[in-house]
Amino acid sequence: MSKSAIITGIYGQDGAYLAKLLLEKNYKVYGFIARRSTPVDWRLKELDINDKIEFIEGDLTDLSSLIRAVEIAQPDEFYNLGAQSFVGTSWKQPILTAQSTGLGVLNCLESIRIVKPDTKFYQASTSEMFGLIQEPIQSEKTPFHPRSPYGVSKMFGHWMTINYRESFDIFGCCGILFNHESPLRGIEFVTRKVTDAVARIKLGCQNDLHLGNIDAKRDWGFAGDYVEAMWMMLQQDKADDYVVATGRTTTVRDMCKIAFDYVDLNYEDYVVIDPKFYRPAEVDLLLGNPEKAKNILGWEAKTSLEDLIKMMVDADLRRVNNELKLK
Ligand code: GDR
Repeated sequence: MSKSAIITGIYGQDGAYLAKLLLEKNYKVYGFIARRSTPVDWRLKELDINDKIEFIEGDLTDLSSLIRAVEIAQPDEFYNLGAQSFVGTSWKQPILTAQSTGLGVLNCLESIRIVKPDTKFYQASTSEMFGLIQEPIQSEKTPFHPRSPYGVSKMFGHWMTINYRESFDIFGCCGILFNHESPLRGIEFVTRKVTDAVARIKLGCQNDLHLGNIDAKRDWGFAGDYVEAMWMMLQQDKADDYVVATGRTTTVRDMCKIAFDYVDLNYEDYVVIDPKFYRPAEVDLLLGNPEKAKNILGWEAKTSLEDLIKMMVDADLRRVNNELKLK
């Protein structure tokens, strides 16, 4: 019999790639979705999987809707990828962020504990929990010091997952994922903001690119590689937490250089520093140590930052070209 899985946040970048992966593995995939007035299913359509998913309406802040979802899907695996996931917004909507990104995790865990406690649970933890860096390379043992309402909320979900593992023997795993990007990344995140701008500037429909702190360093990988690690965690005999990263860090500035160089432009001619995009508190350096994921899961990042940025610029060139043709 094929396995069944619930994915929250299925309309997001990771949700779409994970759904594709699970469908390829013959899972029955249930997407837990909040009702919205405008459809946000473009990623599932781009991967051509929209009609292969069964959708269940609900919200992470509504425990009863999660209980209903677990009753319907009877999942073997439950992937909680839903959240208010943009760090910048979390200062503007801290309570909403705490409710969905933090308390939402507890609602997922409760729905599993109440309805089907043998469900394996994946929690999308994040390198943002490291925040104010305590160690130059971060592993599962590095102390946390989150720097945003988003990071604080994610820490709550992280420790709740560990607590339910220790208290109720729930098979809960936290993937501490470092930044992961793709052509399906939302435009508000810096890599996609850059690749979209590069495409528009190259095709003559944008003049410059306004950015905030370009000295911040991130460990960027390809989301398509990272969803494999999520699945691998739930296939182990023992539930545990893993850092998922490439082990290489790059400044936003150098990432821009890679993107502009690819289309033979000089980033210095176009990037404008705009304090509007500074954050009240910044995470200066993220660099993950993926040794544990490599040793135990056999997982490794396969895509270099250069190849990732090329993939994103190419996709944005195609999109902007199509937009221009329609006009
Ligand atoms: P991040 O991703 O906050 O690391 O969280 P983001 O791409 O938003 O920022 C990365 C770094 O770039 C700097 N930056 C800018 N960022 C944005 N968005 N826009 C700008 O104009 C800009 N200029 C400079 C930021 O200050 C920051 O230092 C992402 C999210 O996906 C989280 O949900 C996830 O948990 C972590 O990655 C891992």
